[in-house]
Amino acid sequence: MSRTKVAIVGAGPAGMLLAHLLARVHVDCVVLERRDRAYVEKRVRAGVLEPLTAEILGSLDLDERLRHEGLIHTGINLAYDRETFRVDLSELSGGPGIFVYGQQEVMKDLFDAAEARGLHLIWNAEDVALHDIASEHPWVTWRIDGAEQRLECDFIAGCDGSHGVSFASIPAEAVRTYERVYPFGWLGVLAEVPPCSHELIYSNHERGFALASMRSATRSRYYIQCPLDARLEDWPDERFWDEACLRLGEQAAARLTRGPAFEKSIAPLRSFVTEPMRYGRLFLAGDAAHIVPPTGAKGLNLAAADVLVLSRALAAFYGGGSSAALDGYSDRALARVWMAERFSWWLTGLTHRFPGTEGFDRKMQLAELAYIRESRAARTALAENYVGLPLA
Ligand code: RFL
Ligand code: PHB
Repeated sequence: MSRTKVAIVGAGPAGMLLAHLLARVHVDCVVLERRDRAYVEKRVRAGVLEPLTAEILGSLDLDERLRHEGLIHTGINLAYDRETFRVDLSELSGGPGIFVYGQQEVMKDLFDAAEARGLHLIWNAEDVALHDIASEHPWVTWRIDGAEQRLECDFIAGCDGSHGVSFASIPAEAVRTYERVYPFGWLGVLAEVPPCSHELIYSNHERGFALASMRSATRSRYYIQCPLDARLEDWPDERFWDEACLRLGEQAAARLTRGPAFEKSIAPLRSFVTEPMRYGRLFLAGDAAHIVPPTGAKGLNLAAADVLVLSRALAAFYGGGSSAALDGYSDRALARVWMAERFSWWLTGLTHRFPGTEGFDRKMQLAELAYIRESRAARTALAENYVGLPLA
């Protein structure tokens, strides 16, 4: 049997960032991950980092590749009804803009440095179970090759995503959850082709939403809105490119380079929040506590902000023995989470086609897009939220 201060469940962005943040302040922790490193690193997900996330990586000396290989975007484009206009994120928010740097790269940086810095990671931990989480002496068990392992700890950080064991270990009556399920998903493609635009394009088309994004000057990421029952086998590459070209508009289509998709996947869209993000000695962070639709590019960034707040609270506890910051963790994190939930929900509503609500609702979307195009105040509101609101 072994012992640590903080047992972290999940080695995604939330769990790995927390492990690095705690190591910085000499708080011992152990990270338990169900899969292996290659699996976690291969998952193609986020592409946009807020300045706060980049700052957190910088404070950990984990931003070397981000600074060299990441792209700084000072604006994004919105397209609708044959119009495309730019929102100058940098000028309107007074900051650098956003960083385009894939989640896979962030994970690689976090894992490489974890090895070099001697962080304690346990891969392939099967059947992780949390025990006595309402007491002052929680413990965690798991299995490796059939053999049960046990770890005693002071606290558990539930960083195991939306299908993890942490949220599921909380009695249903101890938390309240809020959810909105959207009647569509995103079909995403990654291809080794130059992007069609040097900045992202979010497009509201009558056939549905489309997004042109990228990972580098030679690698593009595209998404199109699809029905929930869409099947990958019905979307050969040519059909995907045809549809993306139609929805992104003539200018982008003329510049779009087609190529074989080396990753293609469908993700449903959901908004979800757990309140509070704590039960006893278990603290939830990242997707384990809340989900946003990817439209606002907020998921990974929220996970990073959560663990920044949590690491500071744990450092205060071990530094001076006060649990006040830990007691305030959930409220503090949730204040920002709800803002990002609102923005992601709003941008999803503004840019997607909702089945059965054509006609008046589409006219409302188009009027709002025209207003944003014309009004600096509206563009400022969008820019402030897109680059990320300050921590409360
Ligand atoms: P993760 O990344 O899901 O990591 C959880 C980890 O926990 C492990 N795990 C367990 N380990 C032990 N025992 C168990 N019982 C376990 N159950 C699970 C898992 O194997 C995994 O390694 O959650 P985390 O750390 O909270 O990070 C959240 C982000 O990954 C997520 O919010 C983003 O990817 C969301 N997202 C985006 N976020 C952004 O900030 N910007 C974007 O541009 C962006 N684009 C996206 C996205 C998510 C997408 N999909 C596929 C959902 C685009 C898409 C398409
Ligand atoms: C991505 O590049 O994967 C990406 C970019 C912006 C989003 C969502 C995903 O809003």
